[in-house]
Amino acid sequence: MKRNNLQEDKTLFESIKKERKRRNDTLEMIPSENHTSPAVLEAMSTILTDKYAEGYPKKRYYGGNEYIDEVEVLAQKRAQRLFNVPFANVQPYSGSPANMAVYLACMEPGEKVLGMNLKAGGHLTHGWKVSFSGIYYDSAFYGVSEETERIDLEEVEKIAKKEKPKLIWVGGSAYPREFDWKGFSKIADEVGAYLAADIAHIAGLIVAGVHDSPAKHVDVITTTTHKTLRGPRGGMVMVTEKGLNKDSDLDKKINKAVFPGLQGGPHEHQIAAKAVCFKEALEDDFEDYGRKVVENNKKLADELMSNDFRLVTDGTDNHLCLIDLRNKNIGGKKAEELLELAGITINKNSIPNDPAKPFNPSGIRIGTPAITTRGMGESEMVEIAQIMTSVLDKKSEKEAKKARKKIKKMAEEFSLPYDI
Ligand code: DSN
Repeated sequence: MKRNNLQEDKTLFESIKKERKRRNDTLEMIPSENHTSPAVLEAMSTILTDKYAEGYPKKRYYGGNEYIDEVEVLAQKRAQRLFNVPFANVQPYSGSPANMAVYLACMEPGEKVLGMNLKAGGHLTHGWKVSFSGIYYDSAFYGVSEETERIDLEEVEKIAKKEKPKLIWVGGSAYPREFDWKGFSKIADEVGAYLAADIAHIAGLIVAGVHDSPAKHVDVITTTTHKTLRGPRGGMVMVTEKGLNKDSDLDKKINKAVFPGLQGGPHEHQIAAKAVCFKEALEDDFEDYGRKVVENNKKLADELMSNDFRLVTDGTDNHLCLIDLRNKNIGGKKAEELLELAGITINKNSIPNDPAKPFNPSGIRIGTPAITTRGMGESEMVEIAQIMTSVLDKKSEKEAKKARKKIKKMAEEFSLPYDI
């Protein structure tokens, strides 16, 4: 049988080459994206993709899984060490399936979930009406204070006492501040709810010790592995000591929810790449990476604010900035398009209580995980802030095209350290 290599599939390979060039020549500043290491990419392209392994190590529905078991157990053990938890299921294909598993393990359809409102920076899977979580479960939401744009725990407590949820989520996709795990834990204990931390965005910051870990305060932790954690696209669910003390079967319930509840065969090449990512995150220099992501983002935030940009919450504690563009008289959609033309990839994003529609919201979301991986530091943040300011203040394609030359030069100077 003729086995082609990828280069021979010219049409497809051409698109991949163009994406490589785009990534080399531009700055990736979507806060949920990063650049994975060569080792992660290598693991993703191994023969492990060929194997069916429904079930769990030592208890599979298919033969030939001796070495697959070694890979999956290694990933589990590394995840447990990394997050200081007694249990990790590394099979979820991504963040949404990981969150689905928590619902399936902890709730009956129709029971109530309390999550952060999507409009305030929460996630679709935390009960939003168009997601499975709002379709099959009854959802209630907490938001952010109109005044501070931060989570108000007194308000959360009031809502939790009124709604009596079975499950409470902490975490989000567009919240620039730290989460108070302990405060949420007190509320969840008061109303007898399971407490789940969705740390998808900040997992790398937690591992690096820049943000507090939820491990002592919540019952379950979910995460993706591809954002600040810098691994392959994927997800996982962990159960804490606290979770096992509350419900000694919680680990078994999570396993049952992931398989056979939601998924079939686990993607073992992806699990191997997760194991690589966990090993990299356990290394000493990852602390430095996490610290720099936040330092860079804070510098970027300060520079933008001094250029008259209004940041939601007037700043940031983490890897992302949520920018309210209303004083700049430009919508999020146009800003995204102009910055893309300039070679800065970001995304349009709703701001809390946004009067505009999600397809052209009043804000944009930017972040530093990927540009920090490239090795950029504070002086580059100053330059990026200047370029963003001139593009968004002038609002012209001509200015954006002029800026693109500067961005390309920066990108070349901080080229990706490997041939992607
Ligand atoms: N889509 C992710 C993000 O961009 O934040 C959340 O799932």
